[in-house]
Amino acid sequence: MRLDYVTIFPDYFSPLELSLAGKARDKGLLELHVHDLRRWTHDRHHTVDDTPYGGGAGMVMRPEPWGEALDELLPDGATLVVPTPSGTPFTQAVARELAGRERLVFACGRYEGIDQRVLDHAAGRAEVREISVGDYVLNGGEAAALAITEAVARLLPGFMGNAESLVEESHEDGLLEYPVYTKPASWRGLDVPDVLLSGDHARVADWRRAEAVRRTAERRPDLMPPSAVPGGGELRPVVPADAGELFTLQLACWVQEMHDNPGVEIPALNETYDDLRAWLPEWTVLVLRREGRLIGAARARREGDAWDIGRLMVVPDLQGQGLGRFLLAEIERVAPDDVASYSLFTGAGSLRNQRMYKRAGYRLRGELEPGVVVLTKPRR
Ligand code: JD8
Repeated sequence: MRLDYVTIFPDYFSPLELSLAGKARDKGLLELHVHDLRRWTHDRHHTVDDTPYGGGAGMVMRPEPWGEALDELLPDGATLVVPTPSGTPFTQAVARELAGRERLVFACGRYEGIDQRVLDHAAGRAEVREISVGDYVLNGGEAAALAITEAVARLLPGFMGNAESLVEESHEDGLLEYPVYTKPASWRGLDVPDVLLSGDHARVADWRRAEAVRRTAERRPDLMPPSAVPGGGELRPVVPADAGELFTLQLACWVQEMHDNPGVEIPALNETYDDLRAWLPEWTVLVLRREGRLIGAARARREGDAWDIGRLMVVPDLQGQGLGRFLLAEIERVAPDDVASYSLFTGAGSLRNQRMYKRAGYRLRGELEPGVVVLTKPRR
């Protein structure tokens, strides 16, 4: 695979020499070329930027130097990778895709970015991939290009000593990594989990899977494959036959809310079984079952351009295991494409709920009524 980098900071890529990519070059797996964009400027000051049309802060990279550089470096049919905060998310799946290309050219922008016509022009003869390495702002595309290079290069056949290790990785199977340990078995009073010392490979594999699911549910519920319920179980839309158990679960869960919010009117405790059966068809309701037992549920429906989430319930004896976070992520996931945000409310005294919602990205938006607070989150 050949990799070309076009940048106004060529020294930014000197780490490539030292890094894994450098070793891949030594193995003949990679050909690396770094180019200074100013080579394609013709004025005394080697100008690469100018003021933005339409006004605004900052400068924009001029099209002419880029056009000439890509005329020379980007063969027809090759792939132009343009790191940009407005790009599609870079994922392991994208890394696998790019690892299958023969030739990648990285256009590393600076300032406010590259004149869009450079990309539109290149798209006429090559694949153009505008990619973001994350929802935060860098000052240029170089760091992103290095990250993409490492993620792609290490997937090249013959690159990693033992391809085996590639299989088990984070994001490879959609789940986060399980915790890892090495010698000594006890360190500063902290011991390695017994299962890992048991030699029972099946138990070790189960423990690792459960840890991977638990971590993913807690830290990245958006990555949770629908089927992987923390601790096991089945998530599905409600059916009328669930109504009885749902009503019981609702009473069980809101008793705690009543204690946390003395004097506050709690609708879930003031509705009858028939009330519940009446509202079931008016909401999107997901239920969680494990070995036939209803262990959790959540409902949501559209409220303007928001997805109004509520009645998030987990049986008291299974709370604190990531099931609430999982249900919240799943009820968010089934929102219609055009909702712009999620909203929910809980008791002002329900601090544990509020902490969970905040960890999930929700922000307090004030009181809906005395003792009841609203939280919202923009849809990603
Ligand atoms: C390329 C110029 C800076 C960005 C004004 C700050 C990727 N995940 C990512 N975050 N930021 C980038 C990125 C930032 C870049 C360029 C990539 C070229 N900038 C600009 C727009 C706001 N400045 C990135 N991948």
